[in-house]
Amino acid sequence: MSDAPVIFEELATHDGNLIGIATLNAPKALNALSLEMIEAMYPQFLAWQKNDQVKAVWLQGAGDKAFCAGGDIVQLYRSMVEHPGGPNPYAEKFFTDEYRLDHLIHTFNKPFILWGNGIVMGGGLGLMAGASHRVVTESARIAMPEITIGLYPDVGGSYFLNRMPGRTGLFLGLTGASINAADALFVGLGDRFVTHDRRDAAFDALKSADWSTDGNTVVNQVLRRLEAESLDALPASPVRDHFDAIQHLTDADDVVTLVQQITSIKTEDKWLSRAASTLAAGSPTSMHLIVRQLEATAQMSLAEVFRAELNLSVQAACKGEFAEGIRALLIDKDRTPKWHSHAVSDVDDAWLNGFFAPVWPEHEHPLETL
Ligand code: QUE
Repeated sequence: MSDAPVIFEELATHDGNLIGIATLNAPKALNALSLEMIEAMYPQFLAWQKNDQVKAVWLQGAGDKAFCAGGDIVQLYRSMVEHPGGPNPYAEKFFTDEYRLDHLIHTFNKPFILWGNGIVMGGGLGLMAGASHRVVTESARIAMPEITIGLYPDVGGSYFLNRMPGRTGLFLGLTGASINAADALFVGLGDRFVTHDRRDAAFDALKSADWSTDGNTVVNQVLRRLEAESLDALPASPVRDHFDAIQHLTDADDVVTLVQQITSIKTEDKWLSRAASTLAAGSPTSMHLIVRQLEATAQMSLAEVFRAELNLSVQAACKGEFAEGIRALLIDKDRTPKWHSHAVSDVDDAWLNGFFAPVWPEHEHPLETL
């Protein structure tokens, strides 16, 4: 196999058309999204978007463990150590190019199929969220776990978390809880459940399809049939089962009460108790950033959301909390981050306001023209 960061192939269909296939190719790193991958995909997706012979695009990860476990945050960590306090040109480039790619997938002009197998977290979910046909398999483990690293759910999280049923998006963003395929269908992050062993059957069906009609309908028909064959393997949905509890736990007027309610759950349920302990160990600054960012972006368009996220992520790359979170988890691996504030009630407004201060003058935002 090639050692390119992303492998691109064009699958010929029986009627003389093409399906573009992109495979994230860093299986040992669980296909964590690197700047090189982003730089490879963006121009290729634009070219496939323009090429009328290409009827659909398919994005997947190499190996069976993960579609994409997140961003290449070790590289981001190095840039933050090099530019303490900022400005950080690498972080600006990484997030700008990543969000531009995510936005392209959201607005793609033909069917975009995403094979959501195994781990789909952080930057991986950013690639998945905007795809027109999001397939989730029996091993899908989907999450926005940034609270653990002193960040907040970016890559469009401010958009898709705000569009989930009730306050499930707020709960998932705050607790970093993993959801499965059935949950993904429930919260609107997945469109079809298909078992991973049916991937080749999906390719075969797309190859032999009649692409002279509407492409979205063609893909829907293929995936609908494979989903029907797969349904016996669909797991239960913890998010659906705990929906009322989630609504109750997240019913609060301020961040301190909200975090207090979730972290003091008394339950035997493993999924809920794990969610509570991830939140309890997370960055108190992140707790505030998450609530404030979801509130600030609730009425924004998709493009406005990506611009707001870019501002917040670039600020976060200058302030130390994000670097400390990565250090504790992936660099020193002591899993004991020294957070800026000790508790959610200790986070002061001036510190938080700095994260939301504009990085660029009006009309000079790098995503101005999305
Ligand atoms: C929280 C996170 C991330 C994480 C773990 C968390 C994250 C991320 C990675 C990750 C995974 C695999 C890799 C890699 C990074 O882990 O955002 O380089 O190979 O990217 O608990 O937010």
